[in-house]
Amino acid sequence: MSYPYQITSLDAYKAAYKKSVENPDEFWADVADNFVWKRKWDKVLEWNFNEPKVEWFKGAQLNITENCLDRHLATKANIPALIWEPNDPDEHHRILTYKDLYNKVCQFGNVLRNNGVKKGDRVCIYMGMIPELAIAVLACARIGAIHSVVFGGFSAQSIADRLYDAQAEYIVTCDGAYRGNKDIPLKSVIDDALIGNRTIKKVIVSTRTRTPVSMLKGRDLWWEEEIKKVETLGMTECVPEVMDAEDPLFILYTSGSTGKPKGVVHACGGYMVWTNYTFVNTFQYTPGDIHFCTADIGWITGHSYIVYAPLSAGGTSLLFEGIPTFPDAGRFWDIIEKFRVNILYTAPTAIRSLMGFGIGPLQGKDLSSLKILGTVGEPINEEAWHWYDEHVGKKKCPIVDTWWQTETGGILISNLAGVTPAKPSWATLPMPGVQCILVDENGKEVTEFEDGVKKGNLCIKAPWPSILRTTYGDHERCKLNYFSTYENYYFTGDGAMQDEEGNFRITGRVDDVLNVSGHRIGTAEVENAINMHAGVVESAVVGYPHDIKGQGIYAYVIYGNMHGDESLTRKDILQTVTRVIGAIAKPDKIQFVTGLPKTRSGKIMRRILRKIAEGETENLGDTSTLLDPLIVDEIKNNRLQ
Ligand code: 6R9
Repeated sequence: MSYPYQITSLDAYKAAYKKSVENPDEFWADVADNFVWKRKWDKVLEWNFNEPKVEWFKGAQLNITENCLDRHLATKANIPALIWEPNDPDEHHRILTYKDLYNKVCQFGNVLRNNGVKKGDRVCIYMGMIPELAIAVLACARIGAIHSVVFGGFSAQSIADRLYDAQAEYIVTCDGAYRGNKDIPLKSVIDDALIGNRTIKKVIVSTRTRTPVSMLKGRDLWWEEEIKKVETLGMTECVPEVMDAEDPLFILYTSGSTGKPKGVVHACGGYMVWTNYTFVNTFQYTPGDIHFCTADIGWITGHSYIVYAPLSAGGTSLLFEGIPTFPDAGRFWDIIEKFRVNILYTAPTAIRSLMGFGIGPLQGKDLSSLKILGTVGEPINEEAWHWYDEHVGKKKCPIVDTWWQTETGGILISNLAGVTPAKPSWATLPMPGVQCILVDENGKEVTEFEDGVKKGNLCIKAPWPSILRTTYGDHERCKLNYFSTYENYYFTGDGAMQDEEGNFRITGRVDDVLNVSGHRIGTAEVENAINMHAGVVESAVVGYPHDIKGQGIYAYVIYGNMHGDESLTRKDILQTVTRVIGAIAKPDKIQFVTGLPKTRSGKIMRRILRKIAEGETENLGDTSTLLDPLIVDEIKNNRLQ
């Protein structure tokens, strides 16, 4: 399989971009022609950002798994689709060829059907990074069920909220998961999430750690036994459900600036086309390349660039169960050497954390197979960029800095490896079909350059095929969050600058969303969790620059009656946050305060709190309009280092 839509020169990029804007229908029809459809579309694109309503390939029918699996069987049956490297380097790795993966997806699709799962049903998946996770995802897609993968680090309470929001009736999980030297009891977390739950019909449990788990009669089933059942029934084929291009493929929850996480909904057709197109072009994927994306499938990066895109492109995707520092900080390099990895796609936070170990762990590791490096999840600072370039890529691998979001489904801004120029810490140029615009606070387009750049809030003028379609169960919220801040634009929530050549540099979120180690966390969510702690009167959470995580979480907490040890109370609050959201949302710093800087109308002045957390206590701007200006001095004086 080659890719007729692969862009291989700067001129070809410019031509593709131009055509994608001038004639999107023809442009995307040409790309989409390279996929397997049960029925072709009546119309390529219909849209308005008012409702919003976006429909790509309307009238077309397909099943994404036929594109990810069936169509490769004729020529690639024995080629590795997934390579799985376990957490423990002494345990044997697994290789699943296209034929193996096809068989397993069909088997598990039958297990789901045999347990009553139907098209449109929501299946929550809460698993560690094992092949069964990818199999469960694809099996849902095969039978038209909507998967909602929840990252293994979220708490029982977070799962319960998501189950309720998605009205899920089925769960697929594991007994436990290995991560570094930890053993995470996933099934037991699910059990806690299900206390009092009456809507979940079945929980299917795959065996990984074989930690003792409680199995409820009539509800909980072992994956392996269910497979045997469908085998005994003689179910081998699993007829793919016929899906409309606009049918939902999955829901993925992500944090916004207000309230609880939103269920971002992606549609089958557009998501398939876009993830494949961006994969083939950004990474200049060549069949046979081993692609190693280090994300977790619980995040959008894993959905798109571990599972769907590499497979729909007939590629080989490496799935790693563990973490970069276990058993030591050379683990990524060992994996690259072991499997002769060609493309490494990771997050700046991982690079910075490995930088901290120096180049010792890299010495003696053969990284000569590497051709292309990628980063995603947060802005990459120049120091990390150069370290990646020099010590990992040995200055011969183009680095792609890919900017995108859960809501965008796939990469929107990135250089194309070796094809369009890279610029350290700049995501550079938009993909064909992506029309970016920078606007000021009032929604007016920024046109003036200052010192060679224009700065503004990043919006997008027209839909690309994998734009989110709605937020599950609440279309108004989708409209309000993304399409109402600036009329007729999709608002990304990010600030950016653009140079005179058209390159973009993403500077970070301009809303109340934090990016901690590449994980999105809403300040409001963390505040709600802290406020649930007995004794807490009020809290305010902001981000501050953190050397490794990118951003750290700084919480200012008003606590009722502090009896005894402050540090114990801090630990108790952390425990509550862990219970309500998960360990990823634990504040790095908690400062107890007697009040918060508020305006006369009662709004917390986060700008001031942010500056104090950042250590910029000198220049706090005008504080005279505050209800109680003196509180600022108290907070400043007790600031945590
Ligand atoms: C894919 C993913 C989205 C937010 C996004 C932005 C930040 C992602 C970036 C980047 C600078 C990059 N972000 N990639 N910032 N440069 N290359 O990470 O999705 O978890 O939804 O986060 O991450 O702030 O708005 P998601």
